[in-house]
Amino acid sequence: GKVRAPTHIISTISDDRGEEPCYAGVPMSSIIEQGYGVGDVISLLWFKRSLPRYCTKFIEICIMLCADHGPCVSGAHNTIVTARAGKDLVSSLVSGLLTIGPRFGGAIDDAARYFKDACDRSLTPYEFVEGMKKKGIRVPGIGHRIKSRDNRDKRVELLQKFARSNFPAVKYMEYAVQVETYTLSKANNLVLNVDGAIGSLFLDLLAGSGMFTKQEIDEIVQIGYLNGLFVLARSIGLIGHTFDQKRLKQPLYRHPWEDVLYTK
Ligand code: Q5B
Repeated sequence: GKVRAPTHIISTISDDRGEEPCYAGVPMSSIIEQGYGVGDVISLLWFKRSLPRYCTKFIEICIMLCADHGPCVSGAHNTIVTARAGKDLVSSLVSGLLTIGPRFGGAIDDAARYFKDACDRSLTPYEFVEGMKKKGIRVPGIGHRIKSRDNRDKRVELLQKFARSNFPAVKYMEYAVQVETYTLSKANNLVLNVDGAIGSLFLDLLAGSGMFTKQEIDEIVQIGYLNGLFVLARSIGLIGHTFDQKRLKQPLYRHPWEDVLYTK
């Protein structure tokens, strides 16, 4: 019989060998003709399945809300400095993306991991937060540099509003809100932030949509898919900041001496 040489790559999400490319088995013509959106494409390429409309709409809302948060955040700052150093689009973009991590934008996966574990084990917010403190770990998804009890993050409110009206259940989000109530009793800026809102709500999406087995949910949370939402979204803004600096013909950035504390 025919002997096939062993392959060096296994791929399960897309195929470009036929007449038209397919995403998770769905031909490009169907994607266009049936009016799929970016949320559907993300569902196919990341989750390998078509998700219900409210799920893909939620994904699209996450992308829109996280696309940019002004020039002062870590990512945009790096991108702006890099663009002003005369570097190209990709260099400016990745320079900003590289700041995404546990403190900035990249706390979504850990928020999902810790909220899921604490909620599934029925820990009270007190037990959860104080337990994290004992371990010396900041609660991912809690805290913001400029947002506070009196200056709530509109993005979080919009995500919560959408989920309350469209998700079958918002158990994990309600748990995150209870955690926030407790952390706010400790300090004014320990609000549920956009990472924590997306992390907890995505758990609700995974659990409530009926599209994922328990094992699949555990794998998604363990591998860490959700920071991808922030990375993808913020790329839109970082590309915008690059073009903005180029358009404005901004010169090389040099930080002012007055803003540095020189000390021994
Ligand atoms: N404390 C975000 O800190 C920030 C605590 C906490 C327990 C916490 C901090 C944090 C977890 C990571 C996270 C996502 C670094 C944030 C984002 C996207 C963004 C960004 C933008 C956008 C802010 C003061 C005291 C200390 C700390 C305690 C702080 N956070 N305790 N759990 N989570 N959060 N990141 O204000 O006793 O004095 O030592 O790491 O979820 O990135 O817009 O900017 O769209 O671009 O710098 O929204 O919360 O406060 O570090 O001076 O801490 O609060 O232990 O206590 P801050 P610090 P003590 S959303």
